[in-house]
Amino acid sequence: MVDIKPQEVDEVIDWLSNISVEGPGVTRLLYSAQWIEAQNSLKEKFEELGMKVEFDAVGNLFATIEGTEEPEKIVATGSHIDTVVEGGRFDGQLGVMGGYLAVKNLIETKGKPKKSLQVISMAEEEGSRFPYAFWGSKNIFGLAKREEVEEIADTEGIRFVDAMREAGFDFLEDGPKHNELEAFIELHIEQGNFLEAENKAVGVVNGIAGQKRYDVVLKGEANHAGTTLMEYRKDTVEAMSRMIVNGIDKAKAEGDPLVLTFGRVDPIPNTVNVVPGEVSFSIDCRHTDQAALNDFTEELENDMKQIASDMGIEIDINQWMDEAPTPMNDKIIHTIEEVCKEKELDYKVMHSGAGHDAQIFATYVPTGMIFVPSIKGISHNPEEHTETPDLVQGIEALKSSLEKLAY
Ligand code: HGY
Ligand code: MN
Ligand code: MN
Repeated sequence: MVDIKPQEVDEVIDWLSNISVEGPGVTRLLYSAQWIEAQNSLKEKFEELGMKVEFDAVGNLFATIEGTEEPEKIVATGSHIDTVVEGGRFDGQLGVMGGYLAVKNLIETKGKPKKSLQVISMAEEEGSRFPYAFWGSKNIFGLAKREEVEEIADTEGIRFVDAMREAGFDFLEDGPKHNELEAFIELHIEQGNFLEAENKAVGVVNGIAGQKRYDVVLKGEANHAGTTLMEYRKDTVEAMSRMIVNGIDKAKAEGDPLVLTFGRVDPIPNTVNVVPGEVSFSIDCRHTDQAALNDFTEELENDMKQIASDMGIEIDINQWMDEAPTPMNDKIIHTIEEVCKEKELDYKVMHSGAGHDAQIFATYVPTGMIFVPSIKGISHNPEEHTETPDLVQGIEALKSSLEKLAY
């Protein structure tokens, strides 16, 4: 068996990373010009391997090589093609291109599989352009509801439905077509630093943390920064700051693996000499235990309402994501562990603090994930990096896992 070539890994990651908005890191947002170019370029790349390639209605890309004995049984891999703003070169991309290289290598060295092999380039996972995440994988399983996106828009006011239709896609009308899968394995960077800290080559994921995301809007009173005495203000940034400090202090007191992030803050009018009359901000809260996540966020919401009431400020809390913690499939975990042992890859069975498409698949399909180390645990950042030999080992582990399941 010929191994995955390091320079081929670098080439395909560079190739896809270059399909991005100009600027630091990689920015390729759902239904943007860069997203359209990436999906169409991937279609060509997979067709060059002789794979059957098709889009579903919303823009998920499915590349399939039919099995010789049980073609109706599909062993799939893949990840999301969208990125955060100024993200790294590996989040999502590694799963798509690693799947491409693993299947390419298997076809070249083993010929056609007995069961069908499929690589999926999922339309969207991050929720970074529109306030909706997992649009790709949720449509694969018929979970995405039209009414959830019909009224939403991006920060430039471009409506989700308009962006989707201008990209040539539309709602999934006659139900999902691509969810009769035998297995799904997602290769992904860890985005944390456990593997690096323990000097492990591969992470075998046994579960994915649950997460809740919110948009919060506070309405107070815009006023003159010079003439309005402190006691007469309804300063929404002051209120938000009290909510944030309260939340972060309680998250630190709660301890690992609970995490809480206020990643987006938009004061209005965002002007140096105006007391901010309005502010909107985001909340992202995660835990591997559902009850702990529910208890923490319930207290956080109550605290925010109390702070707003004490300051005479209006508050609107819109929770737009509520994903449960999700276990991976024992058989798939075992298959990946077996591969790591056979290849003498030093591995760690671990949970994922990041959300992934695999958590949507896992309810319907025997699903697993393979992690490769992230240097200093940095991700969602242009500095996101994994050394090529580590990428090769992750793709090798994926390739051999797919081989065990499909050949
Ligand atoms: O935010 C996440 O957990 C993932 O990177 N979308
Ligand atoms: Mn991400
Ligand atoms: Mn990701």
